[in-house]
Amino acid sequence: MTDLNQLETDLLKQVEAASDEPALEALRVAALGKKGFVSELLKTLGAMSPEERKEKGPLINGLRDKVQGALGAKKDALAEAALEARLSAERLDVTLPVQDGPEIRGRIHPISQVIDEITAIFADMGFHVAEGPDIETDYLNFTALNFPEGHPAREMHDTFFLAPDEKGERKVLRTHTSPVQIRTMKTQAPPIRVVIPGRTYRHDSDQTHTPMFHQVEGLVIDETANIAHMKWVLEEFCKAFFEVDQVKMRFRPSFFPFTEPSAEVDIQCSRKGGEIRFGEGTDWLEILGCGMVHPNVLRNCGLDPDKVQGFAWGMGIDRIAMLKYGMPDLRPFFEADVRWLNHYGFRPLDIPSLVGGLSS
Ligand code: 2NM
Repeated sequence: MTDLNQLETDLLKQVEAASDEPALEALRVAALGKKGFVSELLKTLGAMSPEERKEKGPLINGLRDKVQGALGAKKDALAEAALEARLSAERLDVTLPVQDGPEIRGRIHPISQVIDEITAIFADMGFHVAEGPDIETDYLNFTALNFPEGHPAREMHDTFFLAPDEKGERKVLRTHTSPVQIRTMKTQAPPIRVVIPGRTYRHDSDQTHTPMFHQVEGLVIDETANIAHMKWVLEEFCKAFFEVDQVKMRFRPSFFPFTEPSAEVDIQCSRKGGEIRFGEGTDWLEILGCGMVHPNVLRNCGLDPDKVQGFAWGMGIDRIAMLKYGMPDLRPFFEADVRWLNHYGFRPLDIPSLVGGLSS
């Protein structure tokens, strides 16, 4: 009997010392499992005489009950301790400040911001915004725009050509957004007033050129649209965009296949100590090209040049974004460096509008 007492003392000690559930389970199997030593002791009852069984039965069963009880109690204690540990590890300090969400921490890329500013200005004048695909047919990018077949201007655009398809047609990455003007004139009846922002591509890469860049072009077609209207639209745009009351503009004769006459436009500015200011000074800065839409372009779109006429213009966004926001280098625009974006980016809720102030 001292055996049983000793066994009980040892077992209860071991149960008490078990440090986790696997250790406890190992003890349970060793004592109460099919081949456990308590189970083996219980099996010896069958071979005993009735008197012996009467004496030892309660002792062995008592041992089993005690061990079972101790195992259960220890299991509960371990589970409770584990829960306690988890609760204190996962505790939240509700007095900490709330972390800002993406609408506060995020930044809008300066190009997206400037596109939003430009479309807000033209939308206020009654223009619609149109968009088109980056991959265009040679016809829409060149032919319909009055670039003759084999004309050097096609080479001047440093076009990226795609591999010819099964019909031998060679698509291009659009070199300007003008094919969207063609698509608009072919599908909408005048009066037309659209602005078209988007990505454009030319095989050109140096300090001031990237192979992908952004343009905004505009188009007005109706029965009477003329150069005076064009000058007014462009002047109003420049004043609104550069946020000045007055701006002097200079229209220099130029050449584009799709407009006649054509002009390049400079705005007055001052450059002092690396800083550019608009609406003052004696320097000139080229910002856009424009002209009266060529009769051939109108005819190519199914319009009658004796009934309708209009003007169009185009400008690079990347450069005017640099000018307006004082960014010295074009290349970081497309490097996706979050430190640069944190510095030059805009807050998501600073949405440009004419009533709210464009960039305030
Ligand atoms: C420019 C300059 C001048 C232009 C013309 C047309 C169209 F389709 F109406 F003929 N779209 N864009 C145009 C005119 C673009 O970019 C410097």
